[in-house]
Amino acid sequence: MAGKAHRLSAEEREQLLPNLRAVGWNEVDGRDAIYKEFHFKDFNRAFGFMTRVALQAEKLDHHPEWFNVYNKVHITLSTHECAGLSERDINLASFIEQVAASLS
Ligand code: H2B
Repeated sequence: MAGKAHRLSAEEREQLLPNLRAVGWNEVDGRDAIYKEFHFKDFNRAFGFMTRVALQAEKLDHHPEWFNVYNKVHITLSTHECAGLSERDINLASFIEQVAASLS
């Protein structure tokens, strides 16, 4: 990944987070990260979603923390490199939204 990740500034957060909040991403208590729970029709859809996100995560070299049970996928995004939220998390969240929209 080009460049070093930096934690989003207050101004960047004001600009970038409302769009994600509007589609269900929330800031995590006690940690600089964002979180969303996805529900699909069945495991096949959930795992198809995870597969597409995984391939993009590998391409971006930016990976989600996630948890799956049957049709549920819970995702936390944060950047280890800067110990908090960076633009990489915003970009990955946007990609995840596109994939989810295409599967629902
Ligand atoms: N994923 C996330 N979420 N944050 C990182 O800082 C990160 C990553 N860094 N995936 C990458 C891999 C790093 O560990 C490798 C060595 O580039």
